[in-house]
Amino acid sequence: MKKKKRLGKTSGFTKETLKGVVHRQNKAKLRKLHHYKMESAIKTVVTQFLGSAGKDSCLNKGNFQKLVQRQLGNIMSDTDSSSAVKDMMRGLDENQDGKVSFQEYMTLIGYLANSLSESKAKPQTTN
Ligand SMILES: [Ca+2]
Repeated sequence: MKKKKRLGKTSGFTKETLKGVVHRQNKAKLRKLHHYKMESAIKTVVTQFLGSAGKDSCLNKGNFQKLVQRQLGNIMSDTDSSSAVKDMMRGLDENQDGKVSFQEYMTLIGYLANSLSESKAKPQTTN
């Protein structure tokens, strides 16, 4: 459904200026209405990584374990097991430098998102 644009206080402006003002007002309204859930989720993924990473922008084993325990403990299993986390980290560490870079961390996020999508897509069988 389309709502009529209300010009209100901006009625003294030229047509082109009005378009810009109305566009900005509508964008601001939309921002308040929808809260941009995906943007917010992406920001969270990035800020959680950066907040946990060291000066080299990578996660060492300790940082990696803390991050998965604190942030992904509900959708990942064995986050409390030090050896399981070590194996997980080894699997992600493509360049084998003993650390998880942002790119390598994205592999984990992609894997988790994919698993979540598959589990949501599967119909629940009760028989
Ligand atoms: Ca690495």
